Amino acid sequence: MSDRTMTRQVLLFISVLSLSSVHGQVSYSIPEEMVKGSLVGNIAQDLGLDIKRLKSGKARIYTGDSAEYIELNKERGVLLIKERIDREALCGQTTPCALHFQIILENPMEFYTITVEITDVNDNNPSFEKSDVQFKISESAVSGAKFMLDGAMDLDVGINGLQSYTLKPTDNFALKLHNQADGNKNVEMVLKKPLDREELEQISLILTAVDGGEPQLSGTMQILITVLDANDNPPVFTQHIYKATVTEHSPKGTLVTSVSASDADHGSNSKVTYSVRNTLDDVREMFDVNEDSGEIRLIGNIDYEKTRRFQINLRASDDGGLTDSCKVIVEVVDTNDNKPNINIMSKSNVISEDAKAGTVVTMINIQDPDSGDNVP
Ligand SMILES: [Ca+2]
Ligand SMILES: [Ca+2]
Ligand SMILES: [Ca+2]
Ligand SMILES: [Ca+2]
Repeated sequence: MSDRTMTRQVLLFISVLSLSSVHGQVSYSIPEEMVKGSLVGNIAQDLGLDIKRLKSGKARIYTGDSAEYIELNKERGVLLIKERIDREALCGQTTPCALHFQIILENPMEFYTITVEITDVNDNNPSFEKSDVQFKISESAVSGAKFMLDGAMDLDVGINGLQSYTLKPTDNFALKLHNQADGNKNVEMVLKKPLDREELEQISLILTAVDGGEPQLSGTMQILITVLDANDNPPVFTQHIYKATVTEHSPKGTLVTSVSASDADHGSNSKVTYSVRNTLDDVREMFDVNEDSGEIRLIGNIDYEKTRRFQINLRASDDGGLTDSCKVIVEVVDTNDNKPNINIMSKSNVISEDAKAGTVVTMINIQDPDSGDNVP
């Protein structure tokens, strides 16, 4: 109430007192939002006044500077709703909420104080400022990690106001509420089971706020979580041991075989690079692996007569440094690339014409480095 209003009311009060007396006080209690014309109370009866007296005394309502929500019907001697009363607009979160006004009569002047308490109706849902909120949470976040959420508002008061929250589903997160000094609650979402991007990359939860009215009203907010990748999976080769054959003297660049490793992670955490790990033999001079494709190609001269079998030790690494290894066994296939070498060990220079059949004439030794069918 402004100072000016206060002064006016005091002046009025004094002037009324000087001419008449205060005859009483009546209180009513009505719910908010009653329609225009609804009955507030039978004021003539409650004040013990005659309808005729109301008319002759020119009974009227005095509200000072306040809006007139209630009117006096002199014909019926009743107070009626003149304008819809919104408790929330009138009093906000203040309780109790009441209208105070006077009924003034003249000849002689009389003065009555009326109080109309406006009770709350549950006509507001708990509501969230935003319909959804987004989080990006790493799958490496540990249990107990907290995420602050914006609470809901309910304009009603008491039991019709905000009472509690629920969060669903409950697989990974639990709700934690903190009471604040102003009576509001801080809402926190607490990680109770670590996330797994490889299992679920997008999670949608619903935070529901409820009041305690009858019927109960609620409001919801969607919580959208994008699970960020952590490098928690190593590359894995499709086989531990690969087998391949290569024909000796195959040209350089010949594709021997391909290896492949997969990584369940995302982005660079899943980018696999292949490399040959042999150190003590000549495998690196013979074979090369494409670091991106896993294709193994010949880069040296394969000679069956030198090496019949190679073991290539391969490693797959992701960009985060996790690895797997495998072996590629390469069998060299022989080709007939060696002429038999014939050495005459001794021979008789002269063969007598009467030599008997079966006489050894020459001894030869045949050596062939080839194998199997390639030997004469
Ligand atoms: Ca209300
Ligand atoms: Ca409510
Ligand atoms: Ca990885
Ligand atoms: Ca991952």
